[in-house]
Amino acid sequence: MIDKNPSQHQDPTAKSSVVRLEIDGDLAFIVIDNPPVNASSVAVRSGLLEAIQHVSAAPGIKAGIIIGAGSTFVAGADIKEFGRPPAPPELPTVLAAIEACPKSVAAAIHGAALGGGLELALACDARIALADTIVGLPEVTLGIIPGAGGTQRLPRLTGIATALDLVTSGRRIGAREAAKLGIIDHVVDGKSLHDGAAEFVRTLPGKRIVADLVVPPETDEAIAQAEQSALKSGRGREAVSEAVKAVKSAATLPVREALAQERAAFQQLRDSEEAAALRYNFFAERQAGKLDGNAKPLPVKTVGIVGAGTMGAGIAAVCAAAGLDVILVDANAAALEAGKGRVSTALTDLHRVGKLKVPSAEDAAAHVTYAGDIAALTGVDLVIEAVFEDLRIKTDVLERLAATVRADAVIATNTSYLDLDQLAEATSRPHDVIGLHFFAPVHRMRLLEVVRGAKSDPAALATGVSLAKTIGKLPVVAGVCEGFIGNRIYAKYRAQCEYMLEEGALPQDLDAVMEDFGFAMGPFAVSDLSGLDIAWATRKRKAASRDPRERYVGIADRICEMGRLGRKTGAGWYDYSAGSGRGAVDPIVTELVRAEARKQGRPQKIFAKAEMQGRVLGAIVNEAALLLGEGIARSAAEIDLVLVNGFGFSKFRGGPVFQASRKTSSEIDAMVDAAGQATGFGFRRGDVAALLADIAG
Ligand code: T1G
Repeated sequence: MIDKNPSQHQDPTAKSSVVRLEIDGDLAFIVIDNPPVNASSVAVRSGLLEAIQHVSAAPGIKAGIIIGAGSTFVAGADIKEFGRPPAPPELPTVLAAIEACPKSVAAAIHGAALGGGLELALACDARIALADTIVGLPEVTLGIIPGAGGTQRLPRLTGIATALDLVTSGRRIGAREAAKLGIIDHVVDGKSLHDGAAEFVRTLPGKRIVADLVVPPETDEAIAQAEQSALKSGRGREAVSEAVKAVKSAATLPVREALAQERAAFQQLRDSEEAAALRYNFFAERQAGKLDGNAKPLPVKTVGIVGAGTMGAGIAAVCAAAGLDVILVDANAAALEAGKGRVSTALTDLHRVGKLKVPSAEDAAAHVTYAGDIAALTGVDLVIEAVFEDLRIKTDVLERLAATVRADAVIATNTSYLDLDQLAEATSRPHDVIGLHFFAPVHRMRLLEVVRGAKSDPAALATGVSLAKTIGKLPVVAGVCEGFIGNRIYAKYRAQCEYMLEEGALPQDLDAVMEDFGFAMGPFAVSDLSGLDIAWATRKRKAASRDPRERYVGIADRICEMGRLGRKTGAGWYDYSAGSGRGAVDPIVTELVRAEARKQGRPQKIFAKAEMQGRVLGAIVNEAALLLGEGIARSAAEIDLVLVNGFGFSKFRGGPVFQASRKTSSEIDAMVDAAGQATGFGFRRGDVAALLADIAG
């Protein structure tokens, strides 16, 4: 029977709002109750320290059990505290008190024990967990390393090689795997964690201080192999190389010295630009899935998809991989057959990378049925139109869908550029219409722009956002404009790069500089990958309505006119005749660019890297400011999420807007000025100060 009134024990945590003692006979449950994820904030650390000191001193108490209230154990240090100087007691102080406590202290774990949460458990004499618990040290995903002994205590249980894998990958593992590795001492089945922990603690022979254990011996080969693969996947990231150093020191340095070195490396990394960028992303992702108001998403079990092309088949695969029932429709039998093949390829790939929510690719494939007519979609909860990007074709399909699907079904279009409101009006039920703008390849790209039409019902929008989470996508809500958030900004970025081609730069220069800036691939190499013909068709379609005063660079047209449409034709901005790798610089293109530049008569110059990056950052930031000002984007951080998760900007850099926030306002103003001057007619200046203030939050 739990003694809720610990008065006889003078409960020292009485004044702590987030840690309390619950006495059960001669056991003291130390309950951490700091919603939503029991992050080990300064208040939690203080409360824990007091509780441990009480357990140590209280005569009637035989052992302590640390347990989390709510849905989880401890999800780690409070990341919100990272931007500030650390407040005492710091976590290592609390852990030292646990090790110094003469009585056994165990950790009873459910939900997640991550980062400082697992380090807290590792400092205990035993770890007991429910079977569906996850544990891990994900610090490197935040640009840091474990800072409270994780790199020293973990290898003493698992060996160096396994610890290298877990610490440098940051991957989370289940309780059973953790038990096999010696991290978890007891997995509770068939009873409450509270009872299972109490029972197990009574079997403990006394203190078992992990830090005092000897690192299990293993071969140098095993360690070297683990180190090599860690550094390879770490791609030169400082946090990973520091993590390797720290974990290896567990076998070479006295533990106290190694703990001090680990802490110093942690503190140095915590203040790094990369860590700041990853924290920014962490919280931005959590905000992205939230909607104002309290509209409830409609339940979605069955999804209809019209169009079995690359996009439609990819969407079908990610829905089936999440265990949703899918009906993929295409009036063209050959296209439908080809679609089946694409779905199966995508499912195999998703299985390979562990992204299936169902047991196997075969199970997922069984969730997909194929049909030749929209009439098959009468019963679906949500339908996604993914046919060719043509106004007339899409309008026709949406009109027929509106007449076919249930009155409470949500109708989504995967258009990239067409006016969602115009498409929605054609359905005569615009309140049920949203945009779900996927990125290719759909089963790989995490981003999903959820487009809010002028008349979209909040419940329809909420359904789109909820579906995104169900299928493992990162939802970013966007308003209606040409190109929504991502393509609109990318168009300005590309235009600025093309302007510089006319002013003396070459594609390979710009690509290299943009990759150095943070894009996974430069704009010209990206065009060759996706094919130059789509953008060419768009430019030709727009030619008639383009204002002649607008600056227009014709170089890309010249390249297309030569039949160079990118990798698929063996040549584009680069020459791919040597094979599939990176394209080779082609003197034909160099000469063409020079000739076009001469024709334009613009002053030629040799661009410095900083100027190229400045022009591009100026253009991106200005367009981001316009998007925020127009309410197309909800926040600056969400614009960065789009560029990181949809356009290959490095998350380790936070995003272009985040990068801008690290510069002075006069530097940014100068960059926007330069981009504006280069653009000339039609350039609209956005409220950049408001954008940067939005980041500062
Ligand atoms: N600190 C502060 N807030 C946190 C947090 C944390 N560690 N983890 C989550 N939150 C907030 C989050 O912002 C959101 O807030 C709410 O909790 C729910 O999160 C010394 C230094 C635990 C698996 O990297 O992986 O320990 O938006 O939406 O999907 O060595 O959160 O509602 O206001 O993600 O159920 C290491 C990070 C820290 C784990 C739950 N720990 N968290 O997922 O909910 S570094 C991590 C997660 C460290 C030590 C070092 C997940 C979760 P809001 P959520 P969820």
